[in-house]
Amino acid sequence: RPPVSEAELSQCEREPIHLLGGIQPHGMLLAFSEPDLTLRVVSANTEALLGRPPEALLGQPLSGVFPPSSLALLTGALAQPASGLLRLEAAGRFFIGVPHRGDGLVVLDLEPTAEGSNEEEALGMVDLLLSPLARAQGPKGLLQAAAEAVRALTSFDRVMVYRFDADWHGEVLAESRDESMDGFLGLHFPASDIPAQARALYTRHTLRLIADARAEPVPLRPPVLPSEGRPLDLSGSVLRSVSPVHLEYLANMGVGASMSISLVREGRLWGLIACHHRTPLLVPLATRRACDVLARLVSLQLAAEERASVSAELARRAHFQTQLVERLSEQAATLPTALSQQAELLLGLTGAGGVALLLGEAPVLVGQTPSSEDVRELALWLAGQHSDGTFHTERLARHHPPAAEYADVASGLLAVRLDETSPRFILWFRPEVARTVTWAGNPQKPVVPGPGASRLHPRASFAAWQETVRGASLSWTPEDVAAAVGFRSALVGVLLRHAAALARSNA
Ligand code: BLA
Repeated sequence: RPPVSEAELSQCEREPIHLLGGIQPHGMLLAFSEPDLTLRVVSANTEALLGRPPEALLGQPLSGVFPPSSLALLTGALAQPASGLLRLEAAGRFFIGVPHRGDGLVVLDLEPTAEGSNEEEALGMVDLLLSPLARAQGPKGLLQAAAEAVRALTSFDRVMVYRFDADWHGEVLAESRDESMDGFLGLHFPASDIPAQARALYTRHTLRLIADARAEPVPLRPPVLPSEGRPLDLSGSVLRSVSPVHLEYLANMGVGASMSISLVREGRLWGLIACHHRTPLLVPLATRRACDVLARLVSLQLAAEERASVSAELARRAHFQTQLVERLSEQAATLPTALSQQAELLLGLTGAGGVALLLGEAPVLVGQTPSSEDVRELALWLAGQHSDGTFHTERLARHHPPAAEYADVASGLLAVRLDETSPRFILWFRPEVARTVTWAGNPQKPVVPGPGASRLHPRASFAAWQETVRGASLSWTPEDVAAAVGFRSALVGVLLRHAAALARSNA
């Protein structure tokens, strides 16, 4: 199987996942116009659930489906700005209904439910969903507690908290799983596994359940909205049937049911709580709502905890820097030697794999770096660039093509210039990302061929994606850059003192 091309991956991003025109078979969709409450679009499975085929419903009033009490509940909810879950009766059955507006219609998702509702159960859910907030210690502890609570609420075999990086690839930060499931903790996944349009949709609509990844979707009638010339927009439908490419991905992972809940912070998709089950799993709507609330609470709490942990991180770096500067000032040896003796502090300051000190004489190299000659050549190039004295990149070879030769150790560069007049620099290097993280989608694992060999296969994207990160390091964070800039100021102070001492001893 040839690797997937960039073109095919960008094709992924163009799949209109909100217009696929189908729902999952565990529910039914009725869309009607207002104010006449006339059915305009229905899912093809109404006969099984209501005893009437779509042709017998389309163009008919809603009062032909729901008894007056349910109809009143529904219209009452529609008069409110937001609606919760509605318990509706139709054809002698009970459904949980979730209405929303879209394409000028009311789109009503209906899922069959058992007769009684259990208040103890609901209270138990509230306890569970608040428990992570009470127990958690720091961001990691919070995420772990969230994974455990979602698993307890839903009984998924594996629940993960997945965080997006700046380039939209992601990492599994916390996991709660059945012992018999493979662990995904610490694994990284390529950005293309969750394409841009899906991330945009997930920012607005925060929970989706794929109750049976192998089930055939149920089409809509009519398939195309006459007024729009395209299928009904299902962005807001809780029953939306998902992309067949993603279903193939789930099948290849051995996943029978999947649910994911968005973690949104300040309007940006920060991560997902991703759940897997080996077999189909129909999580009741009320439980899904509880998980959604939990994700919102966790997002809020996380923002607070992370602010605290960023301050702690800045304090840690400040401490590194103070230690470093103290030791440099104490040591009688020449400055480059003194610096190179503090390798651990110097690398820890910015989380680099190597550092080169260009303080006048030959470059001093610490850790994994390009050769002296390459470093000197790089510094000359940097000196010719206009900048405010700092430069950082995750893809050095894009800016400076000769760096492609040593991308393995120095895909990432964080450079600070010590003074304007001479090319004196501190250069921190980071290795190519493929070497530093554990990628999921193990290419050695055999892939079960999906239907239609010519179609893009999710697992094949791994190889393509490896190509896209060739020559890239992990991103430098604002804290890394701040630490480098802070260290420059401190070092300039030390250099001045050394120069003064040198001048005195020469005098
Ligand atoms: C959707 N991909 C998703 C979703 C997840 C992932 C969580 C949301 C839907 C769901 O809840 O199942 C990916 N799932 C993961 C990852 C982990 C996980 C990374 O558990 C890690 C632990 N997928 C591909 C390729 C394409 C692709 C190559 O691998 C495109 C060609 C597409 N993924 C794709 C699409 C969706 C998706 C289109 C949206 C599905 C939808 O909502 O319709």
